[in-house]
Amino acid sequence: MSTRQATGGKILGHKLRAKIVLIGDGGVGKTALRRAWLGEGFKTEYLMTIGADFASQEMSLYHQETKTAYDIKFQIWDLAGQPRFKAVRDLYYRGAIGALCFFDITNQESYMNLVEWIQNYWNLNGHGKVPLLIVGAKSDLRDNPAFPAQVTARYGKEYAAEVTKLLKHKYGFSVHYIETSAKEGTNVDKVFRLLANEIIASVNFQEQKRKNRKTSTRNIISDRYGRR
Ligand SMILES: Nc1nc2c(ncn2[C@@H]2O[C@H](COP(=O)(O)OP(=O)(O)OP(=O)(O)O)[C@@H](O)[C@H]2O)c(=O)[nH]1
Ligand SMILES: [Mg+2]
Repeated sequence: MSTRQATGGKILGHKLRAKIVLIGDGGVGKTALRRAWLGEGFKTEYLMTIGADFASQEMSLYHQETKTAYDIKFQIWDLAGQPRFKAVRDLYYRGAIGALCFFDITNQESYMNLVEWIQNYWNLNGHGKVPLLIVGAKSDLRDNPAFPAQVTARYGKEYAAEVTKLLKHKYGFSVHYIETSAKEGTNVDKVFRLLANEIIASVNFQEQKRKNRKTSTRNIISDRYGRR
């Protein structure tokens, strides 16, 4: 079947299977966001994830830059954030090509720990520097006086911009910062759309790089042996 086909006005496009991981300190809201996206409702009590939880979900997305419709199947590994699960958790990174990296906007330590989470993700996924989104969770608690030590949106944005500046030219994707509330449903769908968009950008970029390498190898061979 052609990768792009018009059927009844709807473009059926490329199919993409994407393993993604949800990472960040224990209690920052990973499971709550996953549940919200899957329409499973919000729970006030904290039930920590043991090891990892798995869910899968499909979505369609029109990628503006390449003018292509994609059907994406996310395989979501929602990893336990508590330190005691580190050894088992590390096994789940392999093969991931996207990550939602969470901190809780009411918990500065969870923001400080992001660097380590991101390093681990890149070191262990087997693909190196692949897309991620920085998620500032629990935005409904923004400006709540019960949580005076909050991480401002500026920190998240500047961090994302810095990582983008370092990586964009070499890896072809941007890192976005987005604030979410699983409780109120804010930006829940958007998080996955943004990540999907950057995964597509990254996959296309790598593909293009491979093609360019092939062409330049062919040129070298024909320069050396082809032209007499
Ligand atoms: N107010 C508010 N509370 C939230 C939100 N998201 C999660 N919580 C609460 O934060 C606590 C932890 O949420 P979880 O989603 O279980 O956290 P987690 O990151 O999966 O934690 P681990 O599984 O231990 O890694 C729970 O009590 C949730 O009710 C949110 O958007 N707003
Ligand atoms: Mg969890």
